[in-house]
Amino acid sequence: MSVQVFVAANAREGLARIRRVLGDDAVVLSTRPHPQGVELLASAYGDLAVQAVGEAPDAAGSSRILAELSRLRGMLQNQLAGFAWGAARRRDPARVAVMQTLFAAGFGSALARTLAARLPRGLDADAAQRWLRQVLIRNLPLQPREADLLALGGRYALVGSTGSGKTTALAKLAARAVDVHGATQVALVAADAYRIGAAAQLTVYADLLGVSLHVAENPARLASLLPQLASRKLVLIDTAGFAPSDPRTRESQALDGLGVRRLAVIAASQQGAAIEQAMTRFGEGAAACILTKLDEAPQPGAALDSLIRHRLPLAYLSGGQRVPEDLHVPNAGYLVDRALKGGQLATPYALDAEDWPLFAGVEAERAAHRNEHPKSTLKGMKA
Ligand SMILES: Nc1nc2c(ncn2[C@@H]2O[C@H](COP(=O)(O)OP(=O)(O)OP(=O)(O)O)[C@@H](O)[C@H]2O)c(=O)[nH]1
Ligand SMILES: [Mg+2]
Repeated sequence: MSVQVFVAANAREGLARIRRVLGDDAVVLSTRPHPQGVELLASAYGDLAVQAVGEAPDAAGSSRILAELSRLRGMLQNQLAGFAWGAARRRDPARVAVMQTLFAAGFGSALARTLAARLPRGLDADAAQRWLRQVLIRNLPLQPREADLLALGGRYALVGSTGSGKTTALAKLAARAVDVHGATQVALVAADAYRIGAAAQLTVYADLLGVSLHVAENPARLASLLPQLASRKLVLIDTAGFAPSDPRTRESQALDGLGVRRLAVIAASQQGAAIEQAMTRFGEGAAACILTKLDEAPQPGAALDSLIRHRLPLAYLSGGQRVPEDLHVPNAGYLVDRALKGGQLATPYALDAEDWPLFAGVEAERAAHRNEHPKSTLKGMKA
């Protein structure tokens, strides 16, 4: 039997590739999580048939038989999941449609399964979709307007991955703050000691806005600078961007000890796994999130999924490069509609009707793995 290994960022991409390489009737033999997403073993259907009538296991060893058994187990599991998918669709079409809507829009399976399980019984398809929209809106954590960060003032550091839009968002926030408090009440701090030109980029904005700019090339300098800025209503600190896996990201936690609150700046235009990594690394312990590059995110579902699961309040949205125009206070209804509409886009990554049983098999395998290694909980979801 010729078995091929496919590694993809997610099950959807993997399945699309398998169909391209092995044909529409390819059989997924097994799946398992992989550092780059998911690993799928698949075979062309014809190859499986040859094996069934062909050679018997040789004496070369029990390990080969075990490997074969494990493949058969995967195959059976996927077939059963396929049947279960068909049965579920007949029995509870609204629930299945809710999951399809969420998957198509880029939401992940943990959230999709949790929500589908809470769908009230007896709703028709339209009512189920309305319920889904409302439940997403209710669960999207937004920074309360009465706790508006700019109005309250304080010391905030913008942290996030390289190029996520920290400096641009900081300039937009500073411009708003100048309108609210006046230029003398706002100070900017350039604490990005890694990127050449980082302070110069901020100087341009500081000059345009008429606010003071200070440079703190290390935490010790920042610690001695902050008391000098104690009278300012708002201090915005620009930090260096790092990949979430970079150990230097821990440096930003030193900010907490200085009484600085962190704002996680996360680009909605990244793939789901990158958003999740950024949310985990920069969002933990942060005061709020600023979601950027919404204009470059055709399917922002993954970003909303991550916000909902991490319960990180969304304070601002950035939908473009213009300073200060492209900064907005988030509206849950708009964001959810935008995400659900993204699921209707015709892209090469969208699943066809005949892909769903295969997809269900992959998801069933992942769910089994999650049950063996539980890590994310969705306690406290509002249904
Ligand atoms: N389309 C779009 N571009 C954006 C947005 N926000 C920032 N950018 C652009 O993204 C690029 C990087 O923005 P920066 O603000 O320099 O990002 P950064 O996080 O400070 O980058 P580093 O300091 O290098 O980590 C610039 O070209 C910005 O104009 C946005 O919401 N939409
Ligand atoms: Mg920057």
